[in-house]
Amino acid sequence: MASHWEEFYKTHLPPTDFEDNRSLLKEFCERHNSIGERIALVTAVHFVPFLQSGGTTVPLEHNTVRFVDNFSAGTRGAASAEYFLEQGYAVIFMHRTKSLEPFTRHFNGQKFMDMLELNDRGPNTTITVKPDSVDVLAPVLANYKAAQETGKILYVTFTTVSDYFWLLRAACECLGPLGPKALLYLAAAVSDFYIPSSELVIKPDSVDVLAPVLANYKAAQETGKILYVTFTTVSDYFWLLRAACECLGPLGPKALLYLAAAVSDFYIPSSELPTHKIQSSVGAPTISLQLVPKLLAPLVSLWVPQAFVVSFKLETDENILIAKARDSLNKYKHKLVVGNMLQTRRQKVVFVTPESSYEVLLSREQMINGMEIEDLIVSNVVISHSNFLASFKY
Ligand code: PAZ
Repeated sequence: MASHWEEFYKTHLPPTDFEDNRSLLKEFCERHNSIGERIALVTAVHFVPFLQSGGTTVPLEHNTVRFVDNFSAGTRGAASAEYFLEQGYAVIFMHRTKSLEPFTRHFNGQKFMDMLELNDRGPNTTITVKPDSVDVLAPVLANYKAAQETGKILYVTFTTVSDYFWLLRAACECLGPLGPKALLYLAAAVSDFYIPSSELVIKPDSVDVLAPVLANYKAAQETGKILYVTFTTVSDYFWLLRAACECLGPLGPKALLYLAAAVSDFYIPSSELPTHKIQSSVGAPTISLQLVPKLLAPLVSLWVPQAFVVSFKLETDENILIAKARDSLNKYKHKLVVGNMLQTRRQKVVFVTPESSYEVLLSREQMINGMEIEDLIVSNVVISHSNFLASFKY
């Protein structure tokens, strides 16, 4: 049985930055509401438009060294946030710390460094892309370029513990001949039990790509149309979501909740967590998880009963996707479930409403032109939200 949501809040303290976030949410919602704007809460993160992004973690210890994670990098929420802004919404982007964010998601990590050109390495050094960051970026970029140009660095990545084992052994085989000149600095936090996944985002590296994204980012910042709030654990997420709903309530049907976060279905109650790091010397642990309460129930019926709520449903078996989406609509009585399959979620989704279901998919040509499915998802959601607003009886 899922534990009850009220019990969950009673037994899990709010995150330490909760009050700060609550004030930000309040100010943001009041400001946009006062000028009659729609707000989307996006969850990879849940917000007004409530965008939700990234997966939640399930800590295995109070002093958390280990946690159970899921696959989500927050791509959907981050991309959707950009499209909601384009559609004129103000966006609350509630995302997992270190998950992908709107705009910067295009230029992550090493790819970002490759986009910058050092035009001159003398005293007149300039960086073409972002002149006001030259002082900060130049020395880092110079070191990066030097390492690349001299071939002094090799990037290899791993995700699973098995990848890591294979790579480490291969590296050792290559280092062996160096004898004592080889130094192994084994600082990776390799889990005794599992390896959390990571994802490199590959994006085109040119100023032409950066310029429009940066322009949209600046516009969103300057008009105060986006608010970022972060969570890590499922408990943080619950606290933030409820606080966001409290602030969105006064918007009535103008609030759109776009719940794309991959929220854990299972967790370990706070009272059952060991205080300290689980020791591998005592053998493999037996971990007993409980069901996370279904927040959609109070969210739809109590917290934001007039809002337009869109939830997402991820499955790996296509045969049950629509039935599960429909179950969710029947149970929680919200407006729309967007269903997607793990393997095809970048190309295809299915919109399930109480009356119908239809596919939204990228054509081959759209894919070749670099279009993202979130562009189509958001356009369709906005049409449904507008129809809902038009039919709403105040
Ligand atoms: O974060 P991402 O872009 O990799 O994936 C998006 C998604 C699959 C997490 C989202 O579309 C979704 O289905 N969220 C709900 C997952 C669930 O069924 O709980």
